[in-house]
Amino acid sequence: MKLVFATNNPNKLKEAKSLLSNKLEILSLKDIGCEEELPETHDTLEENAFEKANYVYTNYSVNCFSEDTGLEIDALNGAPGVYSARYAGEHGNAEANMDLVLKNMKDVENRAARFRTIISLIIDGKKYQFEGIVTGEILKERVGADGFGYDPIFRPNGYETSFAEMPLEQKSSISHRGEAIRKLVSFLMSSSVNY
Ligand code: ITT
Repeated sequence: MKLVFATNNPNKLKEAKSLLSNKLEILSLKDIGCEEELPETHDTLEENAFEKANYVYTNYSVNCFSEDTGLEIDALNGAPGVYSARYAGEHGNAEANMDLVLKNMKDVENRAARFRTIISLIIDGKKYQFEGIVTGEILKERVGADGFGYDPIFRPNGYETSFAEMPLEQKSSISHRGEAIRKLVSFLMSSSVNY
């Protein structure tokens, strides 16, 4: 069983493959010859996730899923949220994005935050959606060297360590992406869709 994961982010691909490897074969955009950036023109995770999956389904005629993730910080009214990839301006500049979060959270007491992932799946033109959330807090400085994006400044509730201090398997067992992918898998395993 094969499914395309429509993402340009190699870290997302790595996390998804490690969770899905014994269940289905994940193809990357490279595997199907899609080299271009995917469009993300909306201001909700749900719309952007669907836009990315729909772009690949329409242009490459393959069943696929995509995901959009946001870091939502209470004290910043949900920012960076849907703009997480380009919070500081340049798309995907994790260091600049973390610097800006730390600056905006300086001296802020309420550090509650969550990661939210929306997966959009398209199979034979039919659209499905899955959500994953992990709650936690924004640290005062970077801790740890693993993971990607905002992982060094996010500590999930119930743990003493940041996401960037956790082995991939541990992060995935509690993360937003892990939860959304487990919902995707249980849908695929329990439904009669062919992919
Ligand atoms: P695609 O759209 O191609 O999938 P992207 O990197 O642009 O890749 P998003 O639009 O979903 O992905 O942006 C989300 C940003 O949030 C991303 O750039 C990361 O910096 C950050 N992010 C996403 N998942 C994360 C995680 O598990 N841990 C830490 N940061 C994460």
